[in-house]
Amino acid sequence: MTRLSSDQPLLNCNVLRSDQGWSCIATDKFALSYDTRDCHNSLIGRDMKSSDLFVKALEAEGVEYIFGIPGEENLDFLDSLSRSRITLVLTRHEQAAGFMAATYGRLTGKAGVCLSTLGPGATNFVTAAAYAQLGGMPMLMITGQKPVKTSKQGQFQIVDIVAMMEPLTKYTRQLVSGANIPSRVREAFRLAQEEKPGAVHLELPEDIAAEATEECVISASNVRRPTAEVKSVQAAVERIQKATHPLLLVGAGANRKMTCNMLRRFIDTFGIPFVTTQMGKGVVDERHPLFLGNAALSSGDFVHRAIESADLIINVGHDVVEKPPFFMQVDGVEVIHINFFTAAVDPVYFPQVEVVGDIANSIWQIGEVLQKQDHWDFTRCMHVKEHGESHLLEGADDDRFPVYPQRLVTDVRSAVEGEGIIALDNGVYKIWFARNYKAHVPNSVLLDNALATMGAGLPSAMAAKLVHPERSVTAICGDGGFMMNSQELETAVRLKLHLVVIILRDNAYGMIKWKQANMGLPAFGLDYGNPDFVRYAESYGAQGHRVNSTAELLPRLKKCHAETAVHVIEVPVDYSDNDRILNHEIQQRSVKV
Ligand SMILES: Cc1ncc(C[n+]2csc(CCOP(=O)(O)OP(=O)(O)O)c2C)c(N)n1
Ligand SMILES: [Mg+2]
Repeated sequence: MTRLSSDQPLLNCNVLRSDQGWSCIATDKFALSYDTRDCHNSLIGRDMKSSDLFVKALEAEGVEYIFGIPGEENLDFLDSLSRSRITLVLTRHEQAAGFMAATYGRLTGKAGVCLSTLGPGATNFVTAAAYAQLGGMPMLMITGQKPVKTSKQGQFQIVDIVAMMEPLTKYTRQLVSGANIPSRVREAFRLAQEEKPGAVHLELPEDIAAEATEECVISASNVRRPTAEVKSVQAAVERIQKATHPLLLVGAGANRKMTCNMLRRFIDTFGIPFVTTQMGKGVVDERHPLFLGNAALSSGDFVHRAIESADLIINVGHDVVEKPPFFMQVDGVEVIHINFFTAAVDPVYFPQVEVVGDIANSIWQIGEVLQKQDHWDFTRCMHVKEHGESHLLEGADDDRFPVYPQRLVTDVRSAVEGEGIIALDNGVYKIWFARNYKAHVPNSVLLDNALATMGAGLPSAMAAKLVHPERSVTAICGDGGFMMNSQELETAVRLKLHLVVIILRDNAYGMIKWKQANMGLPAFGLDYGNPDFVRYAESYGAQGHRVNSTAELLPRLKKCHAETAVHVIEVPVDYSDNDRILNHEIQQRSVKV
């Protein structure tokens, strides 16, 4: 072993296995180099505890942040982290840490990492695990545990977290020896990040964290996603050429990887119109002349008239976890499923042809062979689009106060410039934003149409800002959803994030009120009071704003986007027309088109 210019403790070296054997990556503090073959018995093993090795393994995976709340069972891990380049983002609730980690994963494709203690900390991860798992967001949860080899505290705080995580993750393991850490961590990242991405979990018991180890980190292999088989491409091409009214549907999977350029080219070349699912928004700019609309509602909207007119749906990146954008029927429209993985069959989804492999590559392969057909006819689709677009404009300039949802969407769209991101919580406004807000770039509308949990709006916006500090980020929350993780305002202020947080105040769980009305039930059990959101925000050191007239909204949004701070804007909303428009008017008018 050759050692250069350092007599620092050896455990600060990042060790990676390379093609040549073993190598050491110099950290900021150290410049080390050594013969790679003898790391096992000299450099690494000496004085290294397993939590150090764990942190090295995370560094080797490129982890930048760990979100969470340590407990006493994580203290060795925390100590190792203190000597790492990974930034610890301390949150005020584990659920929020999980939402942040998942969103980091959603935006980067690399697993976001979150940390909690055993028992109560770990159980707080449950909703975030489901959010990541259903939403296809790569995330690693690390939880502590009491010593597993000896225990002096009976069953105090002990819950079988590994078993609890079983239905919520792709992989959940307790680490029972330092020797397993490199392979377990690599396996966790491999599975979290591989299509379809999701949640994974590793439990690091206190005694294992402290145990000495001589292991080395295993770095990721050089691997590429498989591409579609040529016969499946041919089958798709034949069907598309034979169809008279083909239609493209773009879903969540297309937003996870770089598919936008290929899809845009495909649409421009062949002139086939497209529809987006809620989580497919922005893959192709929704201002495109061939964009027919977003399937925010499952049925009965203008966009569904276009879908009904199709005799073939080319379904790109959609899977059944997302609320269905349309329902398949026996002897109904045919579907070509283009995704990274085969279709999970469901009573409303049973495609006839599947093109499985990297989506961008599949679209490219199809585009190479496909011939534009004279018999393709999109007249009906374009007619429906015209009516749909004109309905979208209704209410867009309505200046009633409290603010009308359609006007809110218009003003938010005007205030969000460039590649700005909006992160939505869950409430009735999500439908309005999915339907009326035109996304310009991929992953610029972060909404959850899979678990559809409340409480993720603010944490996901915070993570988006950490990932993209150069882009504007706006969280849009109902007064219900905001209060589920409002404590994270402190974290946002501490991190000095420039964020705009809109709270839509209707003093109620408005979404459920809307459904209650739709079922013809009397209003009951869904109203509440609220704090003074301006003073509430200010008590955290954020800037609090209240909009007192609709005319104030847009200038206020623009000002908040211009001034660096955590801005919280209370916007009273008028939901009185939701039932009439979303449940009745849209259906009645679209059916006449
Ligand atoms: C964690 C969680 N609890 C309950 C629900 C069911 N739910 C969906 S939307 C909603 C009401 C949302 O209220 P709010 O955030 O105020 O938004 P609004 O619809 O009033 O604009 C509820 C209770 C949910 N999706 N997630
Ligand atoms: Mg509400």
